[in-house]
Amino acid sequence: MDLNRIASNFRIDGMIDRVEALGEGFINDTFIIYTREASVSNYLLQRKNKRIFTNVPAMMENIQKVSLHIRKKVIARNGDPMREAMTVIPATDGKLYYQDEEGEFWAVCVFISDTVAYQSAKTPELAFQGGKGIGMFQKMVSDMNVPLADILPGFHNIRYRFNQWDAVLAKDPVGRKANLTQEISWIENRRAEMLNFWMLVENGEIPTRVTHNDTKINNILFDLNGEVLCVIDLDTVLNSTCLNDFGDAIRSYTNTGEEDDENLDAVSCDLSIFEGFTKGYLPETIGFLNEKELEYLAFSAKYITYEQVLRFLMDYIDGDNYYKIKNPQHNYQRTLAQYKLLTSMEEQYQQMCRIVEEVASGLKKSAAGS
Ligand code: GN1
Ligand code: MG
Repeated sequence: MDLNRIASNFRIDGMIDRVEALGEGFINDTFIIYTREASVSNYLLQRKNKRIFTNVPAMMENIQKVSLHIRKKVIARNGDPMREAMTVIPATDGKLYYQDEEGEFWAVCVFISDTVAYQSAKTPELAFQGGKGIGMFQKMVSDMNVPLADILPGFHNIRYRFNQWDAVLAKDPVGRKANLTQEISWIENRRAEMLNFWMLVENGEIPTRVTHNDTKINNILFDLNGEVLCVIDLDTVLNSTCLNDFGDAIRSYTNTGEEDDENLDAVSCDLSIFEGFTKGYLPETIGFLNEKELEYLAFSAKYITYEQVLRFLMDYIDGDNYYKIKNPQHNYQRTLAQYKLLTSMEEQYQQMCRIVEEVASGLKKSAAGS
């Protein structure tokens, strides 16, 4: 695969010096295009996973709509649109992607330099910044009234996930089900609780809005002073509930261990991080969230963590077709670690609700007093 040649199919400024692999995403393959000129930015090149993103052109349209909307907002607040928004670079033919001879889809955006991405939130201050970043993102796109293409139907819809789950279990393609009675009961015991929540989305009590849908901590960039800069990885921007963004961020920020930690004792939900994130998030969003959304904010952390347990376990039972794995037990390990996190959230759920209530009522009081 000639990465330089692929990169040369995009409208990038400057001369390409080299293209190097970056990170180890679960879904796409990511590279940096280094340009020779110091005055020209570098670029991020991605091969999009076409098995998961079955309509890359529609996905890129979604990303472009959201990026341009955010760009306008950043300019309006006198920010720097090249650093505080994503900039999609079209291919030489003007399309937002390039399809190579093998049918693979590639896309490029500006690489924002002098930034930090974290794998975990060690302090409430960092969590506060992350919450502020996700809140600002949701606020900026809250007035986007163009619907986005539904490129991942049912992505955070637990009814849809149960349909997938039931089908995979019925098939049991690699014969793993028999040894997973206990793990399967973790899912089944909570099925009704999770569906009851999702019914509020289905009946409109919890509205759908433009949301990010993959708000784990490494999908947000911080500047070198620790201030939040920009939300990245817009592949999953969709119309869904804001609660999913809050919940997914809490799943990632508050975890005292790794997402796939082998040491389950290391995994738990840190309430001080939960509080920091909530204190950053709610000032940005309380102006448009309704009472039901506020009521279920803490629940959304359990919901998304549960969904993640289901998705990892389902992929394991399915024979590891979705997530990239490092070893044959990787999805199982991820399941155990995320389940540990879920039970830690369940144990602390009352406190989580109380934190949300306190932060929200403090903000409402100060708004009423001002
Ligand atoms: C995937 O692409 P990445 O690594 O940011 C996944 C998320 C999961 C996450 C688990 C499109 O996110 O939904 O929560 O892994 N993205 C997709 O870490 O499935
Ligand atoms: Mg990512």
